[in-house]
Amino acid sequence: MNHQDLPGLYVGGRYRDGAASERYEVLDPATGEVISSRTEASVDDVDDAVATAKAAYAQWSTTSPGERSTVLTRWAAELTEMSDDLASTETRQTGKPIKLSTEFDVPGSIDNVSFFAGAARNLEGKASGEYSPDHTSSIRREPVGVIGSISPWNYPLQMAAWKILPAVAAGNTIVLKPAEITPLTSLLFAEAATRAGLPDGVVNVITGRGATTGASLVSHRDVSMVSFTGSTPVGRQIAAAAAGKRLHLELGGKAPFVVFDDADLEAAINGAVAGALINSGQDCTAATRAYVQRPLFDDFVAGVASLMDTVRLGDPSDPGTDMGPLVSRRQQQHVAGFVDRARDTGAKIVRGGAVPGGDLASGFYYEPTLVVGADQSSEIVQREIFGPVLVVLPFENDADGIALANDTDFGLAASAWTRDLYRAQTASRDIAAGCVWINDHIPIISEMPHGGYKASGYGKDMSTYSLDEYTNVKHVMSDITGTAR
Ligand code: TXE
Repeated sequence: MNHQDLPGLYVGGRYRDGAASERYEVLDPATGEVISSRTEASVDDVDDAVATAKAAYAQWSTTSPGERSTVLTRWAAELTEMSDDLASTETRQTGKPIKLSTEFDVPGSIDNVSFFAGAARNLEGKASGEYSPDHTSSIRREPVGVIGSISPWNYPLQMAAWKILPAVAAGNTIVLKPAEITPLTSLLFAEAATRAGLPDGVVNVITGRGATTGASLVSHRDVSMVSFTGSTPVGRQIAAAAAGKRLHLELGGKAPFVVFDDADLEAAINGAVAGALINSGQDCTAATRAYVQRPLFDDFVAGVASLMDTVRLGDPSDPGTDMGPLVSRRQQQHVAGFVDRARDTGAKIVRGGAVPGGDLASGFYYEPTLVVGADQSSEIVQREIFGPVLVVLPFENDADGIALANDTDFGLAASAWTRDLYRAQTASRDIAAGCVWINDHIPIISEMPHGGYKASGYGKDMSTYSLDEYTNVKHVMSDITGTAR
């Protein structure tokens, strides 16, 4: 099957069309051309998908961890077989460089499946024992039920893995709604699970817009838990619509990149450019605000500017491309708006700051952009841009650097660059974020948690911590005297 023609929904182990007549289009961000026209899941389709997941839950929730592990291991093998196809489809729908899809998105997703194949067997209770005379206590870890999950467009395949795997490893079933502009690889991901022997209905993917399909899913009475990655305003709406359900929210970030005056300058410059431009900056942990201690400031800015000049912006299907377009015209305009307003209010645009013309004009491209001279309180420093824009600001002493890093509503990720152990330890303790990198920025691993502080949300993706999100903890207390009271 041509993947662009995949029917809208994958429910109960097979593809089917949505019932609604309403259609929406998926575009190739590199050209603006329509690559798929799709029907949207209606309220009835959502009902049907949730009912299918609920029926499958009765059986899947009673499988042993070992049985679940076996299927997940086969699922990873199926995905490995289709790696090239997954990478090219991911690049086509998101515009990300094929190098990134091939080296990061696809292997990262498969590694997540493999990790949870192992973690499924590790659902231990924390404590059991005799805390009360004549009684023994134990902890049961039980699945929550049907999970309704909403995922974003920046890493569609990895987000599908992050949401689906801990849920099903712990014995839940799931209905996932990927972002409407990038639905294709989530469908392929679910299809591979069926081929691996995952029972029908354990993983279901419905496609459609957020305000319609997404809103019906998160408020559905038979959905026991909602797991969401996306913007803070939509996260707040979802939290209200899903009131009373268990919630896991990952709501973006505004990662600081703090360079102390003893840092390896070259490493910091490389890290800043890579960390700011990964996935065209559409990464919730992207380096967005570099705070550089005064003695290094000018050299850092000059180094970042000349490294940005070497970035190859262009056709994402070309293996030599470093940076592709943004995901949509809307995102391109959103990013351009931030930079234009910063320029208008006195910031200096050292590099980039424009939509490229020529061959790239029909796609949703934006140049790698370096900004200095912005105010700490300005929107370009405070709000999530989600584009290839790095703002650099100076700081004087260590305490100022940390205070500036913390001066934002977000708290997802941060990095500190120093050769001094004391500074590294202090920064990792004092920066309020779910992840602090030392002398690096961006890497993630399946074994370690990802999730935010403050307005970046709560709950963890990946790692065994995410199994806590998708399980209920039950205390079972037994009278061991054998006599009725
Ligand atoms: O996200 P939305 P958008 C941030 C980033 C970006 C901004 C806007 O700053 O510029 O969000 O992106 C679904 N009920 N992030 O508008 O709308 C929607 O269909 C249920 C950060 O595209 O939050 C999609 O599947 N679902 C982020 C998902 O929510 C709803 C990644 C995300 O879309 C809904 C993406 C509703 N009422 C954007 N409304 C990150 N944390 O990494 C929308 N959706």
